Amino acid sequence: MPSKKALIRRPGPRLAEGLLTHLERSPVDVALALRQWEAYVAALDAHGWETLEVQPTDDCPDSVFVEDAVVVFRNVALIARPGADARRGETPGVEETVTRLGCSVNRIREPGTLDGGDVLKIGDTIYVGRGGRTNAEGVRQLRAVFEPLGARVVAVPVARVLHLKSAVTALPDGTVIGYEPLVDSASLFPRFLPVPEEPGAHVVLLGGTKLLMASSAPKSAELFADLGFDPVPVDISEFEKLEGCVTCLSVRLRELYA
Ligand code: CIR
Repeated sequence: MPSKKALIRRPGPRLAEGLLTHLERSPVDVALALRQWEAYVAALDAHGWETLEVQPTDDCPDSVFVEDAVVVFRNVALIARPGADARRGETPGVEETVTRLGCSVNRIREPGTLDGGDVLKIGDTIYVGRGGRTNAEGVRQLRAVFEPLGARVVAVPVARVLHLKSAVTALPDGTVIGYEPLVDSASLFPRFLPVPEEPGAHVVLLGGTKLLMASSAPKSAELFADLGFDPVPVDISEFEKLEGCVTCLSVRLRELYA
């Protein structure tokens, strides 16, 4: 059985100053956020994931959203170049961790920008969102790194949400799920299942039928349970206020779908 490792980064003291694009600012309880983060990490641990903490980057309020800093396919890491200037300081710590894990390392270079939250892997297909944070040059560079490894890269327009994975993720059988009002191009996906709530579009595949998801999407959890999956709800309210979701709080390594 392949090992399951997940990179995480603990929230810093400036968390409440995180960037907002589509939401109005509402106060973030940093102490509660830390407890929610610990429960999120505990859920990964409880399902056989070895969690590896990336060094904190306390100057960057959004550093807890560690998934945005890197994309890993097979054993190759592509270090992001965040589309938001304020997040550029987040990548060196992640690069150090993936290097220590033995990944070969590539980097998105100027003028390319790319956030890991814009990248959805389903088997050998890599969907990459072209939107507010990832530009066409970032898509081109990702293609150049991963296509030679056998990946099929599919670019998807993203206009209505922050990142591609704010709109869609995938179930263990590869079915793409999304909250339709926020999905720009559902027809690009071979199998698409609409979910009844926006946060219901975000699942982390824990293994087998288990789906880590936000407790703010109970109707979507019911839908998944009805389809034979096992939702594992976690409360991430303080991260949702900053446009974060369950997927962006970790980088899952050696998983088919991320
Ligand atoms: C940001 O605007 O960058 C953060 N406040 C939220 C990032 C969430 N990441 C993600 O959806 N992949």
